[in-house]
Formats: sequence, C-alpha cells, structure tokens
Amino acid sequence: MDKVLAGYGLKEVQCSLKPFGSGLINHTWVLCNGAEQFIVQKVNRNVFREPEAIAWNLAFIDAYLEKQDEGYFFVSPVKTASGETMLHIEGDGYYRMFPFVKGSHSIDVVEDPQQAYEAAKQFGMFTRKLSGIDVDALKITLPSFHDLSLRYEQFLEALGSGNPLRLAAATSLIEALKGHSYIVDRFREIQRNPEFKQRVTHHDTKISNVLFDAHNKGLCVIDLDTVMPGYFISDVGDMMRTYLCPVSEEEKDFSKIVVREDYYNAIVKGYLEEMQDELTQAEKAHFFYSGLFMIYMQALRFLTDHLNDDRYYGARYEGHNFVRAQNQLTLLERLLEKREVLEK
Ligand code: GN1
Ligand code: MG
Repeated sequence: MDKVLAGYGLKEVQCSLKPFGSGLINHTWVLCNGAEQFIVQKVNRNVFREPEAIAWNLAFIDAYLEKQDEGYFFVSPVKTASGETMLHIEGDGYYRMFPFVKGSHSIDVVEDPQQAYEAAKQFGMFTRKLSGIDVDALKITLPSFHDLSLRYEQFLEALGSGNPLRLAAATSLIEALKGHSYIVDRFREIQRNPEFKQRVTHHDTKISNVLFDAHNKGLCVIDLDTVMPGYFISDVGDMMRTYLCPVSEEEKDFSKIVVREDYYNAIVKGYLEEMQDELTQAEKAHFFYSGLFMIYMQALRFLTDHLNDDRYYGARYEGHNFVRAQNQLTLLERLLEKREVLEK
C-alpha cells in the first residue's frame, strides 16, 4: 500500500486503511487521510483483463456529463500524482481511488420498498442521462458479461469437463436448471429484435452500489467497472434478483426466500419514472422477464463455477457456490409463481 499511497501523493504516516464492502471480485478499502476519506480499489485482473478500458469509459462518461452541465452527480476517480485516473503498479496491479461522498451512506440489504424505488430511480436516471452518448464508443470491460446464451454454453461445457464428484452430486439441480432453458431461447429472440436497444448499462445494480443521503434519498450510483453497452433487462433484472427477496444469495435456509410484490412495484415505478420515454413497447413488455433473465443467469454462473471447482467466485466453505445456485433457483421458482399478478 505504500506504493499506492505514494502514487497518489499521500504520506503513509498520515493514512489508515480498512477493508470495505462485500464485493466478490475487486478488493476495496476505505482510506482515511486526516479528515478526508477515500475509497481505494484494486481491480481483479483475472476478471478485468483490460483495466484501462474501465478508466477510459469513466473518463468518456465524465467528459460527456460535463458538457451536458445538468448537475448530474457523478463520482469521478481521484487523479494520481501524475494525473492519471488509474494507478498501475508494475508487477502488482491496477488501483483506483474515489472520494468518499460526504454525508452519504450505502446499505447492504433492502428493507423498505422506498429504498428499492430510490435505487431503481438512480439506475434509470444513470441510463437516461447518458442516452445521448455514443454508446458504441464505450469499451467492453467484460466481454459477453451478460450474454445468457454464452453462460448457458459454459454451463453445458462444465457438464462435460467439470469435477466428476460434484457433477454426480448435482444431477437434480442440473436437470432443474436445464428445464428453464426457455429463458435462454427468449434471450436469443431479444438479441434479434431491433426494438431492443443497446444502452449505457450499469450491469451490477445491487443496492450497495447506490449512495443515499441522510434523508434516505438516492444520491448517485457507484461501482462503474461494468458500465458498457447492454440491455435494460440487465439492470432491472439484477435489481429484482437482489431486492425482491429479504435474504441474499448467501442464505442457506431456502424457506426464507420469498418474492415481495411491493418491492417489485417499487422497482418498476422508480425505473419507469426515469426511463418511460426511452424504452420501446417491446422493452416495456419485458419487465417481468428481466427478473427471470438475471436470476437464471446467476444460478447458471454459480453452478458452473461449482462444477469448475470455484475458480471464478471462490468459496468460503465446501459447496458454497452449489448453495448459492440452489438459492437462486429457489428465487426463480418463487418469482415464476407470481408471474400473473406481477405482470399485471
Ligand atoms: C460479482 O463483485 P461483485 O460482488 O460486485 C459479479 C456479478 C454477480 C455478483 C454476485 C464482475 O459482483 O456479476 O452478480 O458477484 N461481478 C462480476 O454476487 O463477475
Ligand atoms: Mg460490482
């Protein structure tokens, strides 16, 4: 960390660092330098092969928003001592630093539909404010990240090449997931449908990626590594995946997995308040689908990783990703049960 601090022109003796947050991919710390606070992140190079692409996108978006001058609140990275938006330490990796937004707080669990509404509004606003940008100019920071067809193929591949013991123990979960492959077929239709637009998409809309003010109003969105062109179903779907249920993907007691209708309505309301003039009719008809899409994809990704010996997500206990996959399948089933009432 001495090199990181030096790269930002900070003196080690004045600073303290503490691990921060619960992300699975990057390492995050909160840095105190006297009264000033910052967020420091080390980019996971196994996942983000081209960290410069992240820095490039942030600078591109920042420049665009500045020109619009709409007072949209966007947290741009702190520049390094040599004026870069990212710090490369040879032989170690890439680091970024952000100012800690004063008076802001984040939450880890959605406990009130109003929070879901505020978050959905923030993610909708983010895409809307950037609707005039040249979306094709954005760099792809994670190729095929939310390509459900590819995720399904990777799952099928793992059925051939995965850990044989784990495969044998997972047959009923594998069969259950195969039984929902119509969700992939629908995605292929979406990819062919010109009414589905590529927009500036956040791709990680969990609640902890929204900052709230002291009155619990949404302030801004953070964690912009996966901002790239995408479909709105990624953002709305991941909100459904992570806000509809009172427990997270980590929960082992599946009887606690339920879908809360008022949270669903709050997501739709908040998102549409910002995006209703942007979305096409075909897109608007896919709100419910977006939840199926993201939950199914996450179930596939967790199970695929389990079969591949946890090489992507890691595991804190034996079978961790298997439990996560079962959890997500349960959530998918609970959501499907409410199809009729929610689609209404
Ligand atoms: C990862 O690192 P984190 O927790 O923000 C993953 C998301 C998953 C999520 C599941 C780059 O996000 O796609 O939905 O874990 N991000 C990447 O908890 O793979
Ligand atoms: Mg993230």
